[in-house]
Amino acid sequence: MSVTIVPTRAFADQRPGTAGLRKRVAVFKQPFYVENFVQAVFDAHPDLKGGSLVLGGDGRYWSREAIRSCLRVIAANGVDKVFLAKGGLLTTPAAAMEIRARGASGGFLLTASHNRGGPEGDFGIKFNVATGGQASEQLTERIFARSREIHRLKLLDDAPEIELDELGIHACGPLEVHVFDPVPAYADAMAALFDFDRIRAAVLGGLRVHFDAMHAATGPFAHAVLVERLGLDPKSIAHGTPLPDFGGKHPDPNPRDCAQLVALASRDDAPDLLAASDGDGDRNMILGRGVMVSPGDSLAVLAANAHLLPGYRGGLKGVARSMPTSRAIDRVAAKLGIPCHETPTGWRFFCNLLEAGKVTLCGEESFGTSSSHAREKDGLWAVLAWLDLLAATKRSVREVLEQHWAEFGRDYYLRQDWTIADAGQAKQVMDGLIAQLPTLAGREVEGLTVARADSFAYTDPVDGTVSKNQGVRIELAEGARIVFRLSGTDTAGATLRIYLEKHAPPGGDHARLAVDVLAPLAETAKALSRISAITGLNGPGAVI
Ligand code: G16
Repeated sequence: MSVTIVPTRAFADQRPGTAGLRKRVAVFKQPFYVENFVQAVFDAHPDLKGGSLVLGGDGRYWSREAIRSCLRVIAANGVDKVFLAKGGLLTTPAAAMEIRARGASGGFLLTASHNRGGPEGDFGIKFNVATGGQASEQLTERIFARSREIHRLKLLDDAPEIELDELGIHACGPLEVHVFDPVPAYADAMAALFDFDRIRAAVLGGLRVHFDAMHAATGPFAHAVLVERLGLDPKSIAHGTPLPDFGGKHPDPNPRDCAQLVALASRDDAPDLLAASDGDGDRNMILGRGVMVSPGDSLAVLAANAHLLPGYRGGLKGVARSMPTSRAIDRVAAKLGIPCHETPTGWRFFCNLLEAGKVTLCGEESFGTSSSHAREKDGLWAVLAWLDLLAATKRSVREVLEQHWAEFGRDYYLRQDWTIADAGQAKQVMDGLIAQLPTLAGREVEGLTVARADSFAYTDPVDGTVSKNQGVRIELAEGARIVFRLSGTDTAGATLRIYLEKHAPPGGDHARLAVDVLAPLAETAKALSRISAITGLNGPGAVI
């Protein structure tokens, strides 16, 4: 084998965001852009030499080219084995589980998650560590620093064309590339967590499911689990074939991008459970006939009913939610007498808690839910948890929710996404809010009184790392809260997210529309932030 040391130029823009490096495809197509980032990972994390790595992703446009680029760098940097998912198709949760199960030193996940695909869309690379979880903030900073100063790359010369779809062991210079099928192991893992016999019986009894795989990576996994193991009709899976451009759609499971699913759920003859997952299979959206389950409610309901699910019968060690996520889970944790951790946005913050055995379930408002079975969020896992819950309780999704609200009250919740072309203006809005913080308590804004306000800072209870400026929290009277935060997954401009929530206690009115309940908070948020005056926008681009 010969390795060439190639002179390269550093790229200034390889700072990973909330979940890895994400840019337009055109940016990734620049010569040595992929190689530069992968080499920066090796330089920042020297322990990778000699071990094995997992490789795969959501199968989006440019994946196959990027896999080949990755393999050339990986082979030249002295890795022994790469476990490459067949066709490069590997959901993010399956990747996290494979890294851990195979004792790999880490893995490269080629995904831009829920971002659009295709030649005009986005591409991404994420490096996960040996636990299966996302790289820590410190490692991420080291990788970024290295990517800015790098001036040479190690590349394998004459790298052979690996047949990505052919199972078996292929040689790439001295590197063994094991092309494997990740689906059976994932299906087995799910069978160990949930009562598949009970679900099968419910399916035989007429339980109907509609799962939208959004032409993304989850399709083959969903087919194996839902159809082959649980006996659902193959027609229960829509858009099950992975496509490089996700069929031209935005692979993001939310009411805006899955409007068809919402419409189907509103029909009288709708299936019992409707769900979708995103590009890389880590997000999920859950609906029932005539009702959508908000991500915060989903987490709370699963925690409250975990004792019904075989994998969680032993009880929950604790739970965690990201700061902007609704506080429905806090009420369940209080009743169960277990800790509830509030972390900054980004799954990596949960990873430390999971690794230290402090939490069993965690979730985020951005349609992410998971448990200690993986160090990533897991869309299909959430669907199966709901399916098993319906089978165990013999209730509908609506009945499960209503029963939950009757016991804990309802946390009305909405997120506004303001798409701001000029990122400087978005920063101005946030800076303006932060400047007001010391004088906000006690102030009345548009009829609502501020009880407390701060800029969220988090001290990791495991390693003591402090993360500052993680969003602005405005606590209002009567269990209401507004949170402002800049998205970390944009690839152009900025998205300013405004999160609105209000608790209606048990015995209160739980049947109202969230948009009505939260309208006064939206006015207060607008007035406090001066967002329209600063950006010229009249309203958010989306309300989710
Ligand atoms: C990523 C992270 C999530 C996080 C989300 C937030 O999700 O993995 O932990 O909640 O970003 O996105 P934003 O910063 O835009 O609000 P994903 O599914 O894109 O990997």
